[in-house]
Amino acid sequence: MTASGSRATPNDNLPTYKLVVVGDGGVGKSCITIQFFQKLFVTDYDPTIEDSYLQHTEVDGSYCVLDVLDTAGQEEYSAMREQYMRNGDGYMLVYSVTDKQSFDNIRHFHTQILQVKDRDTFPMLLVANKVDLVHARRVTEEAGRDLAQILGIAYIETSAKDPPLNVDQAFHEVVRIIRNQPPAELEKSRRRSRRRRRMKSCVLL
Ligand SMILES: Nc1nc2c(ncn2[C@@H]2O[C@H](COP(=O)(O)OP(=O)(O)O)[C@@H](O)[C@H]2O)c(=O)[nH]1
Ligand SMILES: [Mg+2]
Repeated sequence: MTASGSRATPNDNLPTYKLVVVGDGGVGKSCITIQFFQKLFVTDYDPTIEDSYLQHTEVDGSYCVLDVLDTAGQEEYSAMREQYMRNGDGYMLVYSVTDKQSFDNIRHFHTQILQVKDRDTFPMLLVANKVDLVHARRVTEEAGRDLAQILGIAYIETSAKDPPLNVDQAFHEVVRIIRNQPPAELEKSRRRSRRRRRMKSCVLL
């Protein structure tokens, strides 16, 4: 790890939720993540850095540990990303409202996650970022909400720029979506991930 939020101690007896932040390069994945963990807006974060962050968070009166991967460079292989993609409990699908292509590519991330998870639905949140850039906006709120409805997931508009808009809310919402899925689903997907890991290590041996 090359960067960190406020670290949670490893012996915490709290539920840990693994969140994965995906989306095209430049949409603000790192800014959203760093705004949430470090409460600051960075303008020149290295686009090739992929990193994970741990933090205690209180959502609706219950504490949990959030373990978040800020993904980068979708094209080339990354062992850390592959593992997180498989083991994620919830996903943030981020696009920039100033970049229509990043919006069009959301379906690809959605499909990829369902394939990896071998599920018809999975906890995901559609995040429309950079809404502070009103004049450069190319994707309307209506288009965003329509897509979310088609995909069957929730929608939120964010700005990672100071003062941030809905950044904490976005992370909290993913936790709610994870918590609200039928308990059997969370356990099933964790069992499936463990089984896959075992099978993979067998193949490697
Ligand atoms: N105005 C504005 N700029 C943003 C916002 N989020 C990110 N940016 C800028 O967009 C660029 C890419 O952000 P970054 O987080 O590195 O994108 P990533 O490749 O998805 O991780 C940077 O110049 C950021 O400063 C936002 O909400 N509003
Ligand atoms: Mg980044």
